[in-house]
Amino acid sequence: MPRGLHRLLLTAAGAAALWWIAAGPVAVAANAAAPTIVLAKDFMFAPLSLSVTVGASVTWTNQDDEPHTVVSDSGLFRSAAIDTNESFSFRFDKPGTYHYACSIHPRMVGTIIVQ
Ligand SMILES: [Cu+2]
Repeated sequence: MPRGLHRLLLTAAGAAALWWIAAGPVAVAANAAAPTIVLAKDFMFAPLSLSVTVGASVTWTNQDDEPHTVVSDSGLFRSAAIDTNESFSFRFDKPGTYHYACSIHPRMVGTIIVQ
């Protein structure tokens, strides 16, 4: 192989690798742009209703001194008891409206809308 061609191929491979490295984190950042945190606070979920895009992970964080759970009405997701300052996350891969409640305090209800 001529030396010049060899060097050109190496440069092309290097450029492709740099593009791959640069493109990866950008795609991840676009998916993670929307806020996807729900607080359990004062025996309520806040916000009561949260809209996210398909593929987003929602994290529930308990800011009360009592444990709470996050249990989907349809059975799609179910946390264990979430203690103070602990969290539970679930990734939503299908569009839909998902109602949930705390199994310990059934009046604590919330909704995740996945679009
Ligand atoms: Cu609760």
